[in-house]
Amino acid sequence: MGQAFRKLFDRFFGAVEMRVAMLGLDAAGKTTILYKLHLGEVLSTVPTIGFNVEKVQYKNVVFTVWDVGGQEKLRPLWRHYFSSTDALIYVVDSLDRERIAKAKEEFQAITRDPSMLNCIILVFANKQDMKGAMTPMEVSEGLGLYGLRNRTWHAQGTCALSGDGLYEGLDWLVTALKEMQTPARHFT
Ligand code: G3D
Ligand code: MG
Repeated sequence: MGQAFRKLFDRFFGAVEMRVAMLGLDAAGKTTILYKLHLGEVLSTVPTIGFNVEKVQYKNVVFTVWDVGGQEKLRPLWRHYFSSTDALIYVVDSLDRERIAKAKEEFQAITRDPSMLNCIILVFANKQDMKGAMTPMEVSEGLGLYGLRNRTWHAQGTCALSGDGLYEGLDWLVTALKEMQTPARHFT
């Protein structure tokens, strides 16, 4: 599984720097996904700003992961991390119908942030292995994805435990990023 991801990234991102933010409410499955990718050592830090940040770098692709929700006061500080983000991966616990409104509120705040206006959006409707999970379409409706204007987005059903759907989602993402790249972004 890890090798497949590395091949995928190698194919697309030889010498191009990419910053990916993976966000979502707590318990959505972000940490599980990060480890499932096997891209390298996951560095976990709690900066003075007060929230836990996980980071993994594979060649020039940097994934930064943290929990959103319940910390409105910290929102302005996220900008530091948002700036120059190329892609947002938003992870949703598809079983958690009670908090889909909260997940939407956070998602809308993030995607409307001026620093995130240009990033590509991949939604992982996670925990598809669970009976009663919302379908990717229900999750898309729940987050208000269909109302987004001028954004490139895709919703993918996943099971982080088995890895199902992760490759398909990231394959979409890297293809979309490749299409968005401007020549100026290439290192020479
Ligand atoms: P977070 O990093 O977004 O907060 P975690 O979420 O990766 O810590 O996952 C939270 C819990 O959900 C974990 O269970 C994890 O094993 C579980 N989980 C993650 N992805 C899936 C999935 O696709 N299917 C199922 N069934 N469970 C999943 P624990 O029990 O360790 O808290
Ligand atoms: Mg976590």
